[in-house]
Amino acid sequence: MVLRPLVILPDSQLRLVSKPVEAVTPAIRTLVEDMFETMYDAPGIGLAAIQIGEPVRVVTIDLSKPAPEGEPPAPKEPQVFINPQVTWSSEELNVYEEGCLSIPEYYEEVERPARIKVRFMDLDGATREIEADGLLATCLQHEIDHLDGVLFIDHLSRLKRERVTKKFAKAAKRSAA
Ligand code: K2U
Ligand code: ZN
Repeated sequence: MVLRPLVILPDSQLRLVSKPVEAVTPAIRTLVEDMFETMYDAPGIGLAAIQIGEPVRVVTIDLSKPAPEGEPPAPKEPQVFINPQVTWSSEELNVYEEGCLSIPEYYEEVERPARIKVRFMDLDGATREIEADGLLATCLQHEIDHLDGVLFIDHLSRLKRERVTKKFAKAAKRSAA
């Protein structure tokens, strides 16, 4: 398992449409291991492969709560979604303050369908479908957006989106100088 550098806004890789996975190969298994290593280290509760520069339709999620300071580590609950597709979403909406490992230290409220059904391939290559609500629904929609080159700031007002895009473009320019 390798810690991989995160792709950060305004890197244009984040706007790529990731390619479907044909089969669960050893390379895909290694990618998933690297994604979990990088996600837990960030720390984050979700990660899309493009966020470590791999334009393939793979998402890792773990909503388990970290143990309080000084307590033994809580059991992990890793979930892998390969080629995830939303097959149904509720009319009812939910608002959640989202962040993104590729847009560090920026949080804004985003409205999304409260419940969704997602069809995907698991690590055994089996096709599965789950119904998600709450934080899992929000996180899955956030990650599936990543696979289509969409960022959570694309769901904000143009003013807010332009402000944060300019901020990260300036920071990138400063660090390149
Ligand atoms: O895709 C990512 O950047 C991973 C996000 C996933 C996420 C975004 C919005 C809402 C839930 C999950 C990171 O885990 S960002 C860290 C985080 C954790 C909990 C809530 C919000 C953001
Ligand atoms: Zn993100």
